[in-house]
Amino acid sequence: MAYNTLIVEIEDHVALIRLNRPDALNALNTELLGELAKALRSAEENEKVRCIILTGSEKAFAAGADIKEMSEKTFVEVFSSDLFGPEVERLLNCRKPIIAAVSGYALGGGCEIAMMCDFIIASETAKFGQPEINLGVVAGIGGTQRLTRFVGKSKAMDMHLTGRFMDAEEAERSGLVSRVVPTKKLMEEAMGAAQKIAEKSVLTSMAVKEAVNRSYETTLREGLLFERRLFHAMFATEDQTEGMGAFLEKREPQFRDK
Ligand code: CO8
Repeated sequence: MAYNTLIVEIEDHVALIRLNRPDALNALNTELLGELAKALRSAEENEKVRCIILTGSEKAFAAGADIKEMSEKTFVEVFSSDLFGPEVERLLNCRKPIIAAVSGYALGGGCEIAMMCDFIIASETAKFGQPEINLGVVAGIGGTQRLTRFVGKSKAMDMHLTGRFMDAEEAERSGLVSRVVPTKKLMEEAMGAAQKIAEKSVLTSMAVKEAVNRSYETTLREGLLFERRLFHAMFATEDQTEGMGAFLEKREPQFRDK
């Protein structure tokens, strides 16, 4: 499928989705978000794809929602169309693992989309921020909720109230990103992580996603029970027999997603 605002490649069971509006630092406009939703659906439906990488350019992952496009909108328009709601749901509902590979600016909606991915690998030049306050609005697709869970209240308040940017080193120290690598190595590192994931059973990856994400939505007791039941359920799969059998036979497992 051809896209105007994305470049999508599939290589070694990994779908690489690159945001591609270079003239606007990958600002998220309606067209890009619609195409992103389509690309995610298509990656999810493609049986060859076992992991997804979402990335931007070296200068910007995404500098936020497209301010030019948003500036003329009225309350009635954004409320009645549920602006950004359906596209965000598509990202959240994706059951295959998604890695955000972030270089340069990840601001506003860009930071929020990176946080919706399963984990973030950042280059040394990455800059995260929720500068919506400078535009007279607040974050709209999870920034106040997710950033607070990642980095705690004090830092989240600081970021949202002052609009300052957080560099990669601070982001790693604060738990926002899982790894920081030199800019030139970003895609190699993300691809390496994606290929590691692609070797596992897709069933197990999906179960891991559900269990970890559940920890944000429920009490500890309910989350632990959910995890235990999922653990039990995995014993109904051939991949559990294969994984444990391969360990005992001292060989690499061959998972078949069954
Ligand atoms: N929207 C539209 N255009 C943008 C955006 C944006 N968010 N960011 C940059 N651009 C454009 C600039 O207008 C400029 O275009 P042109 O050359 O035609 O004037 C081009 O990209 C390059 O930008 P700069 O010249 O400004 O580049 P600098 O290197 O000087 O500065 C910055 C880079 C610091 C990133 C600066 O561009 C900036 O501050 N951008 C805006 C950041 C921002 O405020 N983001 C938050 C937007 S609001 C938001 O995201 C709300 C989230 C709610 C839901 C989101 C759902 C998707």
